[in-house]
Amino acid sequence: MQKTIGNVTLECVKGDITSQADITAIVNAANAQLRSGGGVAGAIHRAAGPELERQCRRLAPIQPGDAVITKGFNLPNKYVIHCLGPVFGVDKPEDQILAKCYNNAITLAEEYKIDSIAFPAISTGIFGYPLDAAAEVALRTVISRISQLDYLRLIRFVLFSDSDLSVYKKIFAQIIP
Ligand code: AR6
Repeated sequence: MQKTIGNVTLECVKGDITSQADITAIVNAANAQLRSGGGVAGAIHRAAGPELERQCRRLAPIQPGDAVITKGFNLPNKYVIHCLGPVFGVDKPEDQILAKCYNNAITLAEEYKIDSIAFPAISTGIFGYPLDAAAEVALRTVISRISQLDYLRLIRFVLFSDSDLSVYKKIFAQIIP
C-alpha cells in the first residue's frame, strides 16, 4: 500500500526490517541498553554484526521516547536509528512517549539528510502496545511532519504479518480517506 502526500511517499508493507535494502535508515525497536534482544532488536543486531553493539555501548542508556543514530555496519542500510518505545502499562502516557519516538527518529533523519526511512511497529511486540492504537499514533505523528520535511522522501512501515499489515491499512484509510 502506497500513498503520496506532497513530495513524500508513505508505504505500508509486510516484511522483515533487516531486508529493506533500498532504504537509507532503518529504525530499531530498541531496549534502554541498546543491546541485542528478541524481536526487531535481535534481528537488527544479528544482521549488522558485533560492531553495532560496540557503537551502541557508547550511546546507552537511553530513555523512553529517545532516539539515537548509528551506522548500519553489515546491514544494507547506511544508518540505524534506535528508538526506545514505552512499555505498555508502565511508561506513561504511552501515546505521547510513542509519538516522541517517531518524532525524534524523523528529526534525526532530517539532521543526517536521510532520504528514506523504514519503521517497525515500535512497542507492539514484547512491550505490549496494542497494534491498532500504536498504528494510529505512528501514522498520525508521521503524517503531521510531512509538510516540514526537507530530505525524507520515502517513509515505509514494515509489518511482520498479514494481520498487522491489514491493521495499518485500515487505520491509514481512516486517517486519510
Ligand atoms: N522485522 C519487522 N518487524 C518485526 C521483526 C522484524 N524482523 N521482528 C519482530 N517484528 P519488538 P518492542 C515486529 O518486540 O515491542 C526487544 O527484545 C513484532 O511483531 O521487536 O518495542 C528489545 O530488546 C512487533 O509487531 O519491539 C526490547 O527489550 C514489532 O515488530 C523489546 O524487545 C515490535 O516488536 C522492545 O519491544
